[in-house]
Amino acid sequence: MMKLFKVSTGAILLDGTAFYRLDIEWDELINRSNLYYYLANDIEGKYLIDPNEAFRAIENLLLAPIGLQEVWAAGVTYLRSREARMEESAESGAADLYDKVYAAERPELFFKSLPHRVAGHNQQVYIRRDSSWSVPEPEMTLFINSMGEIQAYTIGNDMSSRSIEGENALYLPQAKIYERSAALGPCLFIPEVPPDPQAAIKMKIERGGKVVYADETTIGRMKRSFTELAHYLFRECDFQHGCFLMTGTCLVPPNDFTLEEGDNVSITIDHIGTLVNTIAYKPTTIK
Ligand code: DO4
Ligand code: MG
Repeated sequence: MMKLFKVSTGAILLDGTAFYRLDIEWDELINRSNLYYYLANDIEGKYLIDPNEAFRAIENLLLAPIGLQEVWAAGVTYLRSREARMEESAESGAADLYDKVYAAERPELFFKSLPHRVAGHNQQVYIRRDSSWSVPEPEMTLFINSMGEIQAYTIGNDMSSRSIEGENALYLPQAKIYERSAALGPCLFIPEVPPDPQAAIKMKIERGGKVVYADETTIGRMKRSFTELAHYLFRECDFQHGCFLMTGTCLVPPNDFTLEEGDNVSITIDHIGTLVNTIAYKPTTIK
């Protein structure tokens, strides 16, 4: 089991209980075949470091585990997402679209984010001011190399406006793509074999110190396989540095729930860790 953390001073590898610093540029480091075996080896630029130094760097300097990659997302891959989307779009008459795409051979894949809009662990994600109904979407997220091979896994939050998507399905890009509408982290998980379908995915939302939503399921309840989604994405797109693919939400809060400024969203996936983000509005001045 290996975990790769991107920090502002480079990359830190946790292999079992040992920590290493990797003096290799992030995109070059992760975009390769057999990433697991590469990292397990005694490679040039890999140095054993003191665990305290590693803990300090991960605590203080952590970034989202992304370089120059695009982030894509799959939709309606779990029954729960199909059901929620059919409810929110009932009035617009688009409910049938979600039913059909859940059953269709071709999955729904959509562009989600460029790297500069992605938040990391413990950073803010935004809700839109023009959205009356906003939710986080906890999603197992794949890192796929430029050859189309799944090499690593991370936790994704596909922040979404249910009011905008529900009003008209053609508003999907506005419901999904805006500043800090995606979060990835806390690390890349690089297993020797693909993750166990029984792995749990959990989401908890806290408001003023109280839990206002908590639920969990397993990643294996997905209708499609990870490789199927990756194959469709790579059919007619090249990704020079590889890409990230969020695989769809399996947990949706009840219909009377909307996120508020200051909420804390924690998403946990077995073996990978926990991604925590605070909800905020985009500042009105450009930073
Ligand atoms: O169909 C719209 C988006 C679906 C989605 O993001 C999901 O199922 O996770
Ligand atoms: Mg989603």
